[in-house]
Amino acid sequence: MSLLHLSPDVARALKDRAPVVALESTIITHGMPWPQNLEMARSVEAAIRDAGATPATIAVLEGKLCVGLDDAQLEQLAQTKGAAKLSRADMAVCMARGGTGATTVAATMIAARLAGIEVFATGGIGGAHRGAETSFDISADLQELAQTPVTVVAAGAKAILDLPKTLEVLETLGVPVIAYGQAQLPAFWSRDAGLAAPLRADTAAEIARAQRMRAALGLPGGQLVANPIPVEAEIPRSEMDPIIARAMADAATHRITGKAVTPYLLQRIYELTGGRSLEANIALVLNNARLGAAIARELASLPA
Ligand code: PSU
Ligand code: MN
Repeated sequence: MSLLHLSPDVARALKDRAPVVALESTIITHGMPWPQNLEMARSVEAAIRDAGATPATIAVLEGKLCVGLDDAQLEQLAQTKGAAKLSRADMAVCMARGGTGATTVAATMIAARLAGIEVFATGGIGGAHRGAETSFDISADLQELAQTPVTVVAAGAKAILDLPKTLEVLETLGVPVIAYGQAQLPAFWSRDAGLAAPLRADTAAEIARAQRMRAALGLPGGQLVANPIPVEAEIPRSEMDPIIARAMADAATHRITGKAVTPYLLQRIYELTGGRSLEANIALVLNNARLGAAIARELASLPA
């Protein structure tokens, strides 16, 4: 049984050892509203191609683990209401049933590793939620970074999470958290979380070499690259903080829990910012896609 369904251009790029960048699909189904989600998915793929790499959007479609979607598949997924949100725990069950679902960061990393893709670009990762000390809500994305060898380019973690706790968990798990081009940890919509990043890199080449060094040392797991949102798209923290507080209060009022928390907050913040959070989100994903492509190109130029 062949587990992976590679699109023709992804299959070709992998065979040629050409640069490939994996992309998740939960950001399409649960992270952004229609039709901006489809526009984002298309422009991110175009940005990766313009930067000299092949994009590979990953999703489970009717039981098939697809690596690289064609435009019709992308559009269908973007319009699917109520698609499953798949992480490490539920991907296999969905596939065994012939179901359809979008992959989170954790599930996308699993699929990327199986396909032999070393770099993955997204918007934000999951982390330790505020109140994790009582809710135990810590995303499976963090464990995945500890065990699956894929470099994930994100814009830091959102302030809907508890960022100091998220950094502590990542340190415990031995995951390198590398800010790109600055000393401070970026915080998704804002360039500065008010926290120093554990590590810093200023070039894609450094990040690629560090990944190979990690493998040479026999260390499992990947790297988290935290790439600050472009200056012109940033929403300052002082503006976001009250909006996030309000969205979180609404989530508590409506007793939103478990995997519904992140999508609920994203939608609420979109409403409360009058759509501005979405514009910023799209700008930072594009920026991450370009850095992901640069890292993939560097990796392709190093000996395997
Ligand atoms: N952060 C975002 N947008 C997203 C997500 C996170 O800014 O769409 C998605 C990603 O797929 C991530 C998942 O892997 O949410 C984390 O969900 P949870 O917190 O339930 O693990
Ligand atoms: Mn969670």
